[in-house]
Amino acid sequence: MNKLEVLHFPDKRLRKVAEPVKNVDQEIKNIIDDMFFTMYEEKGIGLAATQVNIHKRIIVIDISENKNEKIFLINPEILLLSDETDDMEEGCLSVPGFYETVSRPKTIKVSSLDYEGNLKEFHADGLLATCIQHEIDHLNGKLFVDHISTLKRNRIEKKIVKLKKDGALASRKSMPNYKSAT
Ligand code: GNR
Ligand code: NI
Repeated sequence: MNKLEVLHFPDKRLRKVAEPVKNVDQEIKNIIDDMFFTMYEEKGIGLAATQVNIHKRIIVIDISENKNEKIFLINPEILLLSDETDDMEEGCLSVPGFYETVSRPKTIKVSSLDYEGNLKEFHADGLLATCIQHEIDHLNGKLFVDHISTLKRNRIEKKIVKLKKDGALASRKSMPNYKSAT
C-alpha cells in the first residue's frame, strides 16, 4: 500500500479531465487500495484519482463515523439530479484549510462499475450526495472553489501559494472532520 501525494490548488493538473476506466483489473484495484490508504491518512471523507495525479475516473469515499464503510466508484455517472438543493460547508484535501458553503442538488441517482465490471445504480442524499458531486467535479477538472465567487477564489489561491512558498503546507497532516452547516 502506498500513500500518494495530494495535489494542491492552483496546480494545473487538477484541471485535467480524467479518462474512463476500460477494464477493472488488478492495476485499478491497486489504485483504489492506495487511494483509500491516502484518504484515511489525510483524514478526508472522499478522494478522486485526479487529486493524486491519476487521471482515471475513480473515486473513493467513506463518510462513516468509524471509518469502516468503504465506497468506491468507477466511471461514475450522474443519472438524475433533484431540483431541491442543499447548502453544505465543503472542504477539500486539494484546498487545505479553507471551507466555503456550496449549494448542490440534494438527491442524486448515480451509476458506476463494481469490482466485477458490472454497472450498478443507486440513489444518494445528504452528505453522500454532496461528496459524490464534489468528487465527480474533480474528475472533470473542477474544484469546490469554482462554485464560489471569483473574489473568494482568488483570495484562497493567493493564500495557498503563500503557504506553499513558506513551506507551511507540506507539514499539514489532516483536515478537521466535516461539520454540518445548519
Ligand atoms: O474531506 C472532505 N470533506 C468534505 C466535506 C464537505 C464536502 C466535501 C468534502 S470532500 C473532502 C475530501 C476531498 O477533497 N475530496 O475530494
Ligand atoms: Ni476535494
